[in-house]
Amino acid sequence: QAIAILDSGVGGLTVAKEVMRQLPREKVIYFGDTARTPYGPRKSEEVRKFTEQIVDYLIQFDPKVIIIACNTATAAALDYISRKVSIPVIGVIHPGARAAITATKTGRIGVIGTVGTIGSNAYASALKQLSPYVGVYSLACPDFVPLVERGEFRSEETTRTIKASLEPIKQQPIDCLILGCTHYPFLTEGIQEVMGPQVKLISSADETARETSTILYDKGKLASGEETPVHQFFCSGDPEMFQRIAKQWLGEQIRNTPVVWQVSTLD
Ligand code: DGN
Repeated sequence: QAIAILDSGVGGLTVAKEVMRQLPREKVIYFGDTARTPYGPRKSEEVRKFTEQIVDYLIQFDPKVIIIACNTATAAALDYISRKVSIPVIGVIHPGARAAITATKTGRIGVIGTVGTIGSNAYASALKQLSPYVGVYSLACPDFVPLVERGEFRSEETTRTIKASLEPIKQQPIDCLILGCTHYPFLTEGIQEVMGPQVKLISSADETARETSTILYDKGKLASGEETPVHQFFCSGDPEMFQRIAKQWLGEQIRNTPVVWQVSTLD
């Protein structure tokens, strides 16, 4: 049985990469909805519908767990999907929120994400549910995703955009900042430079992989075979673009591993 991972496109590959690194015996089936990306500016009902379609598609592979590796989709659909299927469904928001609660010394936490994620208040609710005493400062950074999708992690335009976008949250007295969008870990260096060394950055990708590991361990479902797993990647849009980015981002994790690439329009 595999770990199924879905995202609005390529961003969830940051989560897939961490899952492969932390759980190298596990087979991963990934679905990137590259034909309909980005989810960030869409209405939450629409994001929920798209997420449900992908889950229905992935369920045919009989996975042992589903990871909604997209902050926007987690905010819109995690509760709904969890009620619908009988296997564990893991989102990226709770693990990131928990890591921030662990990391903060002052109880003042920043969150950045897409317009959909920030507008949903999902991080603020998750943080307050864990600890009612924390102060949460949220900011949407809609200009970051297009830069990452163009592979511009350190360009001059990227540096300028990061500086300008983060200005409002830089004024806040936070000591950690949740990167509440799958794409933002690629901008870690630039974000850290702007925020300064006193602000700890939290990547939901690392934390979600850790959470997956814990859940599989608790359920006695960790893979035990010795053979190398064959990962499967599906995308709904241009397969060449998807493969190029996936190979570049996953790097080492798939260099010596057999991988199957497929296109599916969910029909
Ligand atoms: N994967 C999305 C997220 O984490 O919010 C970012 C990409 C998008 O759909 N805008």
